[in-house]
Amino acid sequence: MGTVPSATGPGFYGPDFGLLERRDPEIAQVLIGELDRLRDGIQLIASENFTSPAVMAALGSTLTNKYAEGYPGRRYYGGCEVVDRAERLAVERARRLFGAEHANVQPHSGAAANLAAYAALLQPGDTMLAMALPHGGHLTHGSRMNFSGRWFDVVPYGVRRDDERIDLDEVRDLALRRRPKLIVCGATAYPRLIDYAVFRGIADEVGAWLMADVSHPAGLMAGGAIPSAVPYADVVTFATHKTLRGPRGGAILCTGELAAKIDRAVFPFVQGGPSMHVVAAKAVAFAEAARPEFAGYARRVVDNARALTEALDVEGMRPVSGGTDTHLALIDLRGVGVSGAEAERRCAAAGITLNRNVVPYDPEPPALTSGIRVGTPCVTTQGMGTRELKEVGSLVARAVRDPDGAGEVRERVSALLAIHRPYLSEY
Ligand code: DSN
Repeated sequence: MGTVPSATGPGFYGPDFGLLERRDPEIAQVLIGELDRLRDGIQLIASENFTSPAVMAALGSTLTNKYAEGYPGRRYYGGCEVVDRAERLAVERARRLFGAEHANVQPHSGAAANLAAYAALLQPGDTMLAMALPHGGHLTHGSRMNFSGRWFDVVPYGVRRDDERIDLDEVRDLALRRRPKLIVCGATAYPRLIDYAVFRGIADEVGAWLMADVSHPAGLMAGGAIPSAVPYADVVTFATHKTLRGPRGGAILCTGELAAKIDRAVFPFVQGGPSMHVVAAKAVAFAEAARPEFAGYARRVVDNARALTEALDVEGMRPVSGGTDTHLALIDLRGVGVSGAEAERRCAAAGITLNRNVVPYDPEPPALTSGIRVGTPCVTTQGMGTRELKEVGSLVARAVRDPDGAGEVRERVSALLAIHRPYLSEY
């Protein structure tokens, strides 16, 4: 069991952790336990990050109390003049950060942002084109288990068998044949850059809206490490807590033409009151992402992902598509004869957290899978560089291959974490 890290300030647990310990020791122990878990292991979940103490200070604030249905200056409650300032700052900072004409910062999550975007652009039964979940898409891109697959006529596209890249010829062909009202691009397990200009051309050819869900790479785009989708898409949705390193939540960017539609879709169509403490925390994160240091962070995330992927490849763990251009890699484990689920368990035993993931054309179901997904947003935030990521790659390979060696891997993990512990310094 850990101790409260006074040296790191109160932001890690909230404004008064001592009070929480006295009032609710059980939950206080959960908070301590989670910080210990983060500090005791290497986090390679591609969609997670360590948000800053300043973001957490905004989250643990009185702004959580305020009802503010509506938008700044147009609320359905009194007393919103102070929280209005937070939302105006968040909107302005998001617009500047991404060079967008309009921003809505109220979506509670990336999934809620997608729901609102669809509500703004589609009617139930309309046709949309999106990347299939088993090829790296997302539940909200038309899975039958999700509202998107039930309410819309979804035409899925995928990656080619040979090079495992998005088949843009197939996308164009499907678009010409099915005439979708909306084309969605973006993914959760696709390691390569997406060619938004080509998607724009296809959308224009068939008169469709183009939506980019950049939940995963939003921080890389904000930091200039990879090309942005904003100049090409009519609507860009994203989660604020992944590579962007903000609070858990979502946001939408769009053209001025769609601003009113998007705003009405978020509220009152999809959501009620916004979480104003989260909106304030998003504003903090957008300002942090605009700093030159964040551009360096975004570049290092990509360099680290490349180093990790190459190290895994050398160990005979095949990266899908042959490598990565982003913060994540998808690793096909069939060559080493271990399922994704088993690899996830073996890595956990060695102090490395990652997730099993289907690979394209995977013969195994999602509960088992033939692959794992790894990502570098967390390890980069805690200061690791390419040298460390090469070692992490060989530790992952060793943990997957040799469960009996978990203890030795864990020792090396601890040695790395002794130097690179999360939440030890301000950033
Ligand atoms: N759960 C997210 C991810 O891990 O990619 C997607 O919503």
